[in-house]
Amino acid sequence: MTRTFLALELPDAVKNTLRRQIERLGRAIPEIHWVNPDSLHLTLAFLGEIDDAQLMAASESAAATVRANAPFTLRLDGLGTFGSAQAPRVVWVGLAGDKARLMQVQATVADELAARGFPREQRPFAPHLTLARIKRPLSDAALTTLARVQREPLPKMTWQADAISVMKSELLRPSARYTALSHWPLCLP
Ligand code: 2AM
Repeated sequence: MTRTFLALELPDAVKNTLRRQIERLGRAIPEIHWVNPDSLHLTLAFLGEIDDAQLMAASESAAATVRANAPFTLRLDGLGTFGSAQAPRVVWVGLAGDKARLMQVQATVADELAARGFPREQRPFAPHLTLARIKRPLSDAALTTLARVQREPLPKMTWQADAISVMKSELLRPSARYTALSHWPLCLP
């Protein structure tokens, strides 16, 4: 069985920009455990533990999606959180740019997976790059700093999303390891 998800991987320039932000955020709020910048990615669909036949079907879903979708532009947007202001669960960076194309690619992925028997995600797609997962309540000082840094703009960074990756997730300590099993380049129009 393989813990699997489909994602858009990020160019090194984007990871390096976010690495500097994570270093800055880590100095500002050390009690949060920030992710390893090398593992940053944009998840399109999370499949959980699947067998080899399902892994093949997941790859076919990626292949069918890229045949119907061209590369598109993404930009970093601001910082945000999931959860309440008092109890944030995730700190993320939002995406801007060709958002409609991103939503279309994710919708195609979802349809292709459903056509191959994968259950549909019930929650609406909220595209984000996870910078931190917060497991324990934060101090008031950390909450105040988090609210402040969320209002600060991130450096401008634009890139071309040009492939879907089938990703393996291994739940290791201290953090999960993500490995691309296959890449599916989005088709040029
Ligand atoms: P997250 O970044 O918001 O945690 C690998 O775990 C990727 O799949 C992560 O990007 C994670 O999103 C995403 N994902 C979506 N649903 C998930 C779930 N139920 N369990 C674990 N990861 C999930």
